[in-house]
Amino acid sequence: DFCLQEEDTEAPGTSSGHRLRQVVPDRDAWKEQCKNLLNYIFECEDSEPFRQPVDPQNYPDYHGIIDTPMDFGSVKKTLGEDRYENPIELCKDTRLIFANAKAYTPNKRSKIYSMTLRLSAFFEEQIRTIISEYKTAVKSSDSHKRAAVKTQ
Ligand code: OVM
Repeated sequence: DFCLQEEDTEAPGTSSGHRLRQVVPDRDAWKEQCKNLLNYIFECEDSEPFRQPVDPQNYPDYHGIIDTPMDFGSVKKTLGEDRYENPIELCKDTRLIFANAKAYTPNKRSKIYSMTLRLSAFFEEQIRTIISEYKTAVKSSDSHKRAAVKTQ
């Protein structure tokens, strides 16, 4: 999750022309991390009902109750097409899958709803680190950009 940065800095205390390369966090690491997370979720049996949009043939009242359907297949596709700008957007869509299941479930002990609770706990645990590293990387790369402007 770290990369060598292109812009080098003079070694401190020297004017020898020796340059140090800085190790900085990778701003784009979240994409691969989210791809891996989604692939893992797809492997989980718990994700089966939400790998594709809910079929209104099976749930005729679904669209009367749920305004914005969402599923893991759509999230995966959006990510694969580079249409998320950051992991916060992906997290928002994924939470919508869980919120829809909570809104639609006939009761909190339903099999399908309980599957989403386990998935949600796992997802939140994983996405927390991804978003936190992403925020660190954005701050770091912004500060390196400011440093580069000062040398102009
Ligand atoms: C269910 C159920 C529960 C939550 C979501 C859902 C299709 C179905 O118990 O059938 O979405």
